[in-house]
Amino acid sequence: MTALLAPDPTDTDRDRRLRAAAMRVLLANWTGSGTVPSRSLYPHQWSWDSAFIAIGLRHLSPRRAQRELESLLGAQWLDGRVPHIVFNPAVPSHAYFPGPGFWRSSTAGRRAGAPAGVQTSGIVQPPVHALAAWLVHRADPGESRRRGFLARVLPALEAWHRYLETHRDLGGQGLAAVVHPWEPGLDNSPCWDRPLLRVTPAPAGSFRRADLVHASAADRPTDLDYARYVGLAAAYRDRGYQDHGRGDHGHGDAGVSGARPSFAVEDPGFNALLIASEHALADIAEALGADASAPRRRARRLTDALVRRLWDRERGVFAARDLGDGALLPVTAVNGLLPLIVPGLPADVAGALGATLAGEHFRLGEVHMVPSYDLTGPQFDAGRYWRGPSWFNTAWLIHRGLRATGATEPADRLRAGILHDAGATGFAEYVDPYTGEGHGIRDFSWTAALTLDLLTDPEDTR
Ligand code: 2M8
Repeated sequence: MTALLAPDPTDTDRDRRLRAAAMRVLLANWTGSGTVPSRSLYPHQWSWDSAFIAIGLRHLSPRRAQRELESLLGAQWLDGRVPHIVFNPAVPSHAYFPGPGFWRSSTAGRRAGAPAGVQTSGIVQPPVHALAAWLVHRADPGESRRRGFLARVLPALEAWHRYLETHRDLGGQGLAAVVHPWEPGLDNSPCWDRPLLRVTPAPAGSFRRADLVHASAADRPTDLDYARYVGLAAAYRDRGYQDHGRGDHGHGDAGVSGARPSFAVEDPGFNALLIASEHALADIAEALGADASAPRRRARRLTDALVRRLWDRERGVFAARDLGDGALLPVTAVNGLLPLIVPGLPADVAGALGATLAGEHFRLGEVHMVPSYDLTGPQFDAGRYWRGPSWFNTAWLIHRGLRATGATEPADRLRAGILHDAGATGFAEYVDPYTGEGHGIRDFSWTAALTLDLLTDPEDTR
């Protein structure tokens, strides 16, 4: 491990304590090649968690941050997908459900190119990785060049984006679709309630939840939602994790009967992160002296498709599109604000998003961070998992978007709120937007990592 970076001399005492505490969490959750989101509730390596963790870890040890991303990418499938969980064989099988025995990646995923030597899940999470790789490189470009970090991760990141832009273009309209509510990362969001109605739940008693051993049932998804998650994942597994987008045998819109999964959604948050990561790939290519025109072109095409397909001008927010019936979902949630991080978003769209953020649905500056779901919505629940509480990763992304679009004052206020909530809750997984009370587990890795990032690099959005 490289030496700890010197503390910033402008730190206040509170910031110094917070920085030290955040580092302690990251050190405690490090397993030797990656970081678990939580020792108790999430004892394996998660995909988008690792990207956020690397963004913080780069301030503690750029070398470790590189390893974090490289160990995740080491479990990439031959079709390009980066699995949402990489299982640690040393962790007992009852510690997390659904575990390796459920996903059976090396056998059920063989046709899709799952690796033989490591067990993973078969679904994906938002592609924040190229952005993370670029930020990790920038923390110590000399060390990155010495280890050939960018040159090593670039082919894997390109294959990952290619998988999403071809196999997962299930609507045939140039956006990546998600096939499970766990894929956009906002697992239990009311956004998925309607498309989930088409999913047959796994029979009661056919599986045993592990999450309720570590977290309160009132904070977690209901049993019925869980049964649907399990049924959907089992159906994907039993299809050999095959997709039917461009690049597969059956094209999503070509009327291949039964080809489209029962849950298929174009999510604005997922696609916004893909676009930000395409821009990062272009930056990476430039840093390597290579041609960056292809990723920039892909980013522009994706941005056009994002605005054309998912912008709801009337409501001033992006919305997910349900490919089951082709309709935009009439749900206002934090994923609809994440396109704020897309470089080059039309100015009127970015302006409208800023207004929505400040309005009655999210009340930026009046509540804690940014609620995961519409404060005025019928399903709002201040404590339950992605159905209202504020999360640190989405707040960090929105902070970055605000700062990049020159909205300095709201960005500063959001940053102060994130740091306050992280310290006051002991790095909780999420918080009640009204009271700031922590929910889920504590010592949560991305909360600590993004706190560290905001303490170190608040102004830097390149
Ligand atoms: C949550 O999701 C997992 C399933 O992937 C779970 O509930 O067991 C989500 O908050 C997700 O976004 C996050 O990546 C994961 C680990 O922190 O936990």
